[in-house]
Amino acid sequence: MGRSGPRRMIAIVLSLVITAVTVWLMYIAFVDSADTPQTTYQAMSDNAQLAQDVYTIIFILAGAVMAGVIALTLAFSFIYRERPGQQALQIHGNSKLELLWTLLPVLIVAAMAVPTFNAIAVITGDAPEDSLEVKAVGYQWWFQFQYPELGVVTASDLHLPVDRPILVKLESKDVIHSFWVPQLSGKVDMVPGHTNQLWFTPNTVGEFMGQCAEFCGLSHANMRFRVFVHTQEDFDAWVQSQLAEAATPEEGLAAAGAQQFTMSGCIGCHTVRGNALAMGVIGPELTHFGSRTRLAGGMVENTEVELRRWLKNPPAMKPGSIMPNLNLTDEQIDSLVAYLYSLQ
Ligand code: HEC
Ligand SMILES: [Cu+2]
Repeated sequence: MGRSGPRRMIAIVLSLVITAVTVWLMYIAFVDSADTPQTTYQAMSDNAQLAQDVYTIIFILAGAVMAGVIALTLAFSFIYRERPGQQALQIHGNSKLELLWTLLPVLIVAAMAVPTFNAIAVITGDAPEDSLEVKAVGYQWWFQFQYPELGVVTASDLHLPVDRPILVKLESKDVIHSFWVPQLSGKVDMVPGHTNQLWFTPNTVGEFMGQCAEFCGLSHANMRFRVFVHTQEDFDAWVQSQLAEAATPEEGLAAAGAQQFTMSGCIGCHTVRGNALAMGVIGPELTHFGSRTRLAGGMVENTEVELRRWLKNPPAMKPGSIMPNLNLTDEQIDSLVAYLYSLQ
């Protein structure tokens, strides 16, 4: 059997030190990743915090199991290893021990399941009465956001008031997508022909990153969105600006662009409220395109340079883009850019 005295003490201390260093390294990784924009560690809503609390419980339980396994494995292999005059210790067919290390993990996993299922039930369950409803619709490869009570439709930028529960109804127009804002919400699938939902109450004004979290085709990685959480005042002002019909430029380059918008067939895929011809529903609504911060499913900043690049050849910028290359000339693009940015 094993050594006794100081050598056994050294083995135990060494095992504990190695275990402590491993756990410490994991903790450092944990803390470091808390500082990234898609972190879940800094929850900015009630239900994101609920999910984070479940994660913390699991992290601590799993950490304790890991530390125990490492420490025991090290200590046993130091103390009971084979050396001259001593056989390595091996245990076969001990039913009590085997029962113990089968039941223990089952119990631990069962204990983790309780807060997990509870959090899922809360997050995807009934939202508070005074919630603001937003319908998020997944398209290959962008998110549409509708506010049924307010009559507003937008894409890629989701604007919300702070401290009010938000009920997000999740739908899809084509394949399965998934709605995920790490700092605000859980991750719930958007399934064609079936409405899912989740709710959360943002508690901090700011800008948060969201993305599709279910592989949905070629440009899945380019299917992103931003959430802007505003004070109630700022949110109301934003709603007012979105309710207005689109500008209709009378003269100049923008007016030429409005004509081009019809001639190039853009109207078949895009809606511009106030332009009676533009009623397409294949691409994002463009009524207030100029007020959006990003374009092409949140892929790039909404700047003139990127918009030109987009209009020149959408699939070259975004692989698989449903908007085709329309072979526009530079003059046509000039006028379209002027028109699109008149749509504030
Ligand atoms: C066959 C349908 C179709 C036609 C025709 C079409 N588009 Fe699009 N458009 C789309 C789709 C789909 C998207 C979204 C692509 C994505 O992000 O993956 C899009 C995106 C855009 C965007 C970015 C909007 C945003 O919020 O990200 C602009 C701007 C745009 N189109 C302008 C035009 C203009 C101008 C024309 C005419 C020259 C045009 N489109 C013709 C389908 C079309
Ligand atoms: Cu997707």
